[in-house]
Amino acid sequence: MARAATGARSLPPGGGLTRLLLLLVLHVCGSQAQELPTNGVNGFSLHPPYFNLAEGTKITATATCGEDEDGRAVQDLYCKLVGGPVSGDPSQTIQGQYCDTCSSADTNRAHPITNAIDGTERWWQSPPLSRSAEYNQVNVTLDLGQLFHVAYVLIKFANSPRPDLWVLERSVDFGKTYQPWQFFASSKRDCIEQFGQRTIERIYHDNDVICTTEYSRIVPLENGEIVVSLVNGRPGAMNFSYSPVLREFTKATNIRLRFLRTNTLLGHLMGKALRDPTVTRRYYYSIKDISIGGRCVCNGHAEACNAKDPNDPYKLQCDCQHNTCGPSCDRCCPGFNQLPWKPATTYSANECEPCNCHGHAFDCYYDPAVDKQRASVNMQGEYVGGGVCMECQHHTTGINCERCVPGYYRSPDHPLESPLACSRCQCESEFTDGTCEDHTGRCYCKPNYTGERCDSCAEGYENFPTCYRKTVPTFPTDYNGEVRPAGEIISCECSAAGTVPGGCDSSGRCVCRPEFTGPRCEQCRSGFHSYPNCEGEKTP
Ligand SMILES: [Ca+2]
Repeated sequence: MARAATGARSLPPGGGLTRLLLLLVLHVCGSQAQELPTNGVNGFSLHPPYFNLAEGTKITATATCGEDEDGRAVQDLYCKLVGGPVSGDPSQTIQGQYCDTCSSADTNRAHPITNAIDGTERWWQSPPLSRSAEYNQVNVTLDLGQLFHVAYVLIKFANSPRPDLWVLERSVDFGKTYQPWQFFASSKRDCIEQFGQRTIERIYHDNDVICTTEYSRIVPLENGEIVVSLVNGRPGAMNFSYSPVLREFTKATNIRLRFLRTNTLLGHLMGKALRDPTVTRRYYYSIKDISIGGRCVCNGHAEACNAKDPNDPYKLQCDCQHNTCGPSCDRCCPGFNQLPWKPATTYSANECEPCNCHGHAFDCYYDPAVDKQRASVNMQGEYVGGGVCMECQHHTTGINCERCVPGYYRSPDHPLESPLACSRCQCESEFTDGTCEDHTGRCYCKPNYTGERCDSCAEGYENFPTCYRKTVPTFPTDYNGEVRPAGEIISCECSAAGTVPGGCDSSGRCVCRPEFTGPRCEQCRSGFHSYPNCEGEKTP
């Protein structure tokens, strides 16, 4: 319903109303220089502008003058609590008091709660206690629709004094639970009795909930105001963006005014008076306007907040910077997880850093274990951060997509960043294992083959192309007839010149080249001469 007023949310930063409110808050809340409320940049921390969150919000009241419990129109006679003699229309004067009726059926006498955020002089009014004493307790709730930081709440009352006793409450779970934000009572004694000793003590912590007495005075009898600043006067106010506790303390999705007792011009001291309708018809609450100074929760990563979701034009989303994403800039954007996400502070933007995937992946995740092992390289080529690339493309793999998958090798012709960085191994032979060497593409042989093209048997294998493992005799003997343990390597005493590579066979016999002979291949064979060259006979 009142959501139609949301257009005001698109006001430029520091729009007239907002600026007026800010000035007012600063004026009311003391003259010390304090950070809030400020818009825009604060050190490295960015903030969207403040605006009036109450405009365009959903507001409800548990009871309204001129309506019964089921929302049907009733006539409620009420009178104004006035100090001096009454002037005006004598027909509306009862025993010297100005009186009138509420009725939701009569536009001029209706006082619905939407009047509290309509920007006009019309007001909301609760049923007078003459209808029932239970109307001392009335709740007014604003549903902000999403999480905001609230800096202040400004309430303008109408034709009744400000409440005597009440609690400003907030919810961060969309109205499931509420917690007190500030207490209001007319005396310190009331604060202690109603809300506890601690509520009147000095503010030590950013989230201390205090009880205020200055706003429960009975004067003015009409058009009083209450300004609640949730930031000023707190230790973290000087540096809002650096106090996580204060940032949490100012968050709200819903705001509730829980009124507990009307102001009665000492009428409550007269026991009988509370049952006297001519007195109690003067006791009720009335609100002309509620303004809530707040801004989007953007974690210091946005200077603006706008409606972006076409399905929900009332939902505001931060225009995130610093490589952050999400409606509240509450995570790093895809591909920017080299460092863990953090809110910005005055001293550091805490920007999300891109992962170095060498152009082969769009996304990555932060892994603290990888960070600890210093196993991830950042864009500067330093081992800082824990980004792990996801779904490396172009046949790459590894934390930084810096290697080729098995069956591919680093091409010497393309840089690592090229989609052609990895070329397919040309290793289809039955003697290769399918992988190949980076930069050269030379195939790696299966264990029992060797050579440039894997076309010979590896050490310890024989009989290419089968290349089965050489058999070792079970009980080989040496010259002294001693039994050798199986597998012991036999030292060959063979001529290096006359023996084939590898020397002797498994039983220790020297295997001679064709031109040589002898037990150690130390002679030229018949038809060859000049050991150790053993040249063939030449017919002169
Ligand atoms: Ca109004």
